[in-house]
Amino acid sequence: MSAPTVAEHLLARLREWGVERVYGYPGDGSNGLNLAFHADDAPDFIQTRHEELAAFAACAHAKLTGEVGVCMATSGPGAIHLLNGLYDAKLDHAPVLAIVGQQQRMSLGGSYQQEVDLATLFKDVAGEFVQVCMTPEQMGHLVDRALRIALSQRTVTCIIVPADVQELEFAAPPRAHGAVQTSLGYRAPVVVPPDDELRRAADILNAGAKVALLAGRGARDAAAELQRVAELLGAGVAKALNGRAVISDELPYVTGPIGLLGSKPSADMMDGCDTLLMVGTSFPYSEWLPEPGQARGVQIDLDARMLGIRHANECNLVGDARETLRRLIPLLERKRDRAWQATIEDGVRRWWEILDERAHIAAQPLNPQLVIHELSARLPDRAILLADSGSATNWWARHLRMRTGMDAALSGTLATMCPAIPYALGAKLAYPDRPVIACIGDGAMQMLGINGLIDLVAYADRWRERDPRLVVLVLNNRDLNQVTWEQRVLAGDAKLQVSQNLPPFDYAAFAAQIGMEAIRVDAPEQVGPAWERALGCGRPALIDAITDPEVPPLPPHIRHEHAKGFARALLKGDPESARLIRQSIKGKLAEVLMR
Ligand SMILES: Cc1ncc(C[n+]2csc(CCOP(=O)(O)OP(=O)(O)O)c2C)c(N)n1
Ligand SMILES: [Mg+2]
Repeated sequence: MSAPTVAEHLLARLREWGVERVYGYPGDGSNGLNLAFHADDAPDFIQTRHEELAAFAACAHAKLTGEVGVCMATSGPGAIHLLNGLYDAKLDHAPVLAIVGQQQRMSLGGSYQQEVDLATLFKDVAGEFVQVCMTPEQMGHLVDRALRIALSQRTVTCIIVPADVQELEFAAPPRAHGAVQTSLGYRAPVVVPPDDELRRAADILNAGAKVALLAGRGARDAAAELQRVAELLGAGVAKALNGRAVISDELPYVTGPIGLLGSKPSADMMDGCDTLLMVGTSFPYSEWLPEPGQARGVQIDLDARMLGIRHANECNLVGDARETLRRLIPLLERKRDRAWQATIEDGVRRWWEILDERAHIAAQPLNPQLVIHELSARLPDRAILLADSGSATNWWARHLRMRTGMDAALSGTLATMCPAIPYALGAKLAYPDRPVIACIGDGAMQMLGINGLIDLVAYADRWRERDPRLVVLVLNNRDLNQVTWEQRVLAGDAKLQVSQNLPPFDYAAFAAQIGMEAIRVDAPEQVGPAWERALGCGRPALIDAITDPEVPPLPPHIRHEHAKGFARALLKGDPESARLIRQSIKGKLAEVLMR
C-alpha cells in the first residue's frame, strides 16, 4: 500500500477523532481532499446544494451533539460561501472545523484565478485557529490542534490546504529541532468555582425573597439541577431562545421564552424579582432583565468572557452549569414562603390559556399561531425542533410546549435566515432514530431553503428504516414579515412593499416534484390532519401553510414605544392598515379578556 497523501492523512485523523461525516461541496481547489474520500468509507462525504448549507449542517451537528461538526469547500468562491454558517457556529459557541482548498503554492501572490487571501478572510470567524498547511509535516499537528481548539474553546477553526499540498505524500515530523509532535484526543474538564464563591452565591440566593432563574443553552445537561434549584428557592425559570429545550415547559413554574419573542410570565417575573440567577446564557437584551439596582445577581458560565455583561451581578461564577449547580444545591435553603412561586405559576397557567386563545383567533386564511399550536399538541417524544429567523420564530418560541427528551436549535445569536433546513439534515444524520421538524418562512425558503429540500430527499434513505419522520413547515405569508413588523413597530414606518413583498412560489408543488409528501393548508380545520399526515407518511414531508401576514408578532407587553411606533406606521399610510388594526385588536382583546 502506498503512503497516504496529506489529504488522506487528514481524513484518517478525522476518523481517529471520531468524526463520522464531512459536509461539503467539491471544486478543483479541493480535488485532493475530495479524492481522499476514496481511501476509506469513513468519514462520509455529505454533499449539500450550497456550501452555506454545509456549514449550517456542520453547525447543527455541533449544537445538537456537542461534537465537532466538519465542513469542507474549495478555494475562493466555495470557501466564501461557508462564511455565514461558520459565523452562526462561532456566535452560538458551537465547535466547527472548516477545511478549505487554496490555489497551488507556486501561484500564490500571482493574482491567479480564484486566489483569495483565505487566511485573512477566515481570521475573524476562525480567529482562535486558522492555518495554511504549507508542507506535509504540518498536517499532523494542524488537524489535531484545529479539533482540540474547536472543542475546548467551543468555536470555529479552519485549515487551508493548497491544492498541490493536498496531493503530496504525508510525512510524520522528524525528531529534530524545529519540528512539532502531536497527539490525539480531548475530554472537557470539570470546571467548578471555588467553595467560598459558591458560598457567596448561596448567601445571595438564600437572602432573596423573589428569585428568578434564566437558563440558556449552557444549561442543556442541567435540567434536573435547575428543577431542584427552582423548587428550593421557590423560583420561576425563564429560558433564552437558544436554551429553548433545557427544561420542560410542562413544569408549572417554567415561564418559557424571554424578550421580544418571549412570554408575559417571563417579563412579569423579571419585572418583579429581587434576585436573578443566570445559568449558561448570554441573552443579550438587558431591557428584558431587571432594572439596574432592582435585583441582586448571580451568574454561572463556563466562559469567563461571557460573565457579568448583561446584568450587573454581585457574583460571577466560572463553571460548568450542572457541576456548579450540584455544588450549590446543598448550600441552598428551602424557602418557606411559596407565594412568589405560586404567583408565577398562576401567570404561567394564564399565559398558556392566552396562547390558546391567540391561536384560535380567525385570520386570512390561516393564523400562523394555530399552525404551531396544532403541532405543539402533536409533538412526538424525543423530537428535534428547528427554527429559522423570521416571524415564525415568535410562534416557535412561544407556542411549542417542549417536554423532557426533546431538543431544539436555531441561529440564536447571529439570527441569520436559512439554517432550519440544513439543520434538519444535520439533525437527521446525527440522530436517524429521532423525529425532526423544521419551521421556516417563505423568504428563507426562496433564499436557500428550496435548495436545501433537495438534500433532505437525497439522504432520506439514511434514516428511513430508523425513523422516517422529517417535516418542514413553511409559513407562506408572501412577506418578509418579521422585518415588516419591525418597520412598523420599532421604526414607526409603514410597510415598504418593494422591499417586503415576496414573489409567489408553489412550495408544495416543488416538494412533490422532488418526491416529498406535499401538503398545502389554507383552512383551520386542515391544520391538525396535515400534521398527522406529515408525521405519519414515512418520507420527508412539507406543509405549505398559507398564513396571514397581518397577525402581529407582538411582544409580551406592549411597551409605550412599541405602541407609538405602530400608531405612527398606521398614520404613514401602511398599505394594510385596516386589516392590521382589526387583527391587532383581536389579539390584544383576547389577552385583556383573560386577565
Ligand atoms: C441572511 C439574512 N438576511 C436578512 C435578515 C433580516 N431578516 C430577519 S427576519 C427576515 C424576514 C424573513 O422572512 P421569512 O423567511 O418570509 O419569514 P417571516 O418573517 O415572513 O415569517 C429578514 C429579512 C436576516 N436575519 N438574515
Ligand atoms: Mg414570510
